Amino acid sequence: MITQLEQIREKAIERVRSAANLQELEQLRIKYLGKKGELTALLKNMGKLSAEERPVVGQLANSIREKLDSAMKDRTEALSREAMDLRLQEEALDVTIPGKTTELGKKHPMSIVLDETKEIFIGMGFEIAEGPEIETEYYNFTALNTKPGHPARDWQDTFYLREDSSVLLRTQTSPVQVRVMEKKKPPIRIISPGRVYRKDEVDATHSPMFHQIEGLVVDKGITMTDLKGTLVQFVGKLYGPDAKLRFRPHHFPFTEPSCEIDIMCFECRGEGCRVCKGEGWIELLGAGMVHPRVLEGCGIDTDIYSGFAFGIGVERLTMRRFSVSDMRLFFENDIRFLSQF
Ligand code: 2NM
Repeated sequence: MITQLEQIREKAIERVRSAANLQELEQLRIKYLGKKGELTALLKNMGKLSAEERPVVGQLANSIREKLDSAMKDRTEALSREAMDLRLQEEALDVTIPGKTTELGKKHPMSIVLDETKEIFIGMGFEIAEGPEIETEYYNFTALNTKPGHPARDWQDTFYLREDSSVLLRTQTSPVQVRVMEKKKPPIRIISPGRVYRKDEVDATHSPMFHQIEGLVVDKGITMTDLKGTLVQFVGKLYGPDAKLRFRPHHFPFTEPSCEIDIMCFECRGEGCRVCKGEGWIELLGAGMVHPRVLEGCGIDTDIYSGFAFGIGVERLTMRRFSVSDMRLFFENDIRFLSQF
């Protein structure tokens, strides 16, 4: 029995030391030390031994178990270390390799001007209002005192989405303001930026989709002087204190009186040149006192309240701001153009 034990010891320890992985080690543990293992099987036969032999065999068996246990522990540690070394090697990072540079994008020039415009009006107490680009005939025309038969309603000029003209792509952002006036009691101070659509042929100054910012103020005692002060303030902040404005009478169905506002040509300072086509002035926006019919249609009492409104084209505003001569550049996404801002 002692010989058998010693054989087990030599063989088991040898096999443990050369185990290739943790699974193999576990199988060896079961094979020798498990409930049905070889060592256990031998010890079950201890009863057959004489009283003198028993303690000797017992001691030997215990020492084999201890040696085997410690060999397994050593091998487990060695294998884990090997596995870790391998993983470290595989996952090694060379932190000295130069990083990949991701090019940072830039704001679109129209977004720059739009954001500046929002900031200026927010600074004057305005809030930003938005609404749908698909509108009804009522909000886009009727509520804005633009009667059936008005040239603006022409199928040649407006993108209609229904045969009966009841649904369309908004031609200005004023429908947003009508919706606000219906819901909110004055005082109202809002600007509504957004996309608008007109059946224009594409050229250097026209696009069938463009961007507008319309403004609206309704309160007690609002007059043309408030309109003038607000717009002078706005243009001065956007274009600098040298910017000069000219107010010209005009006509819009939704305002009365109405005006168009020109800015003095930067190129020639009013003398007349190629940029302003000899005018000395460049058209910038339209405005006026909100027509009483528009206010009444939204449930606003014109005995108490009055208001002014204006509409600015963002493309035009941006072209003036950065001296861009062709509107198409804003929509072409040419990185050589966009990276200049
Ligand atoms: C313009 C010119 C003049 C305008 C009018 C309104 C409303 F809803 F209050 F009636 N909003 N915007 C307006 C007035 C727009 O665009 C050139």
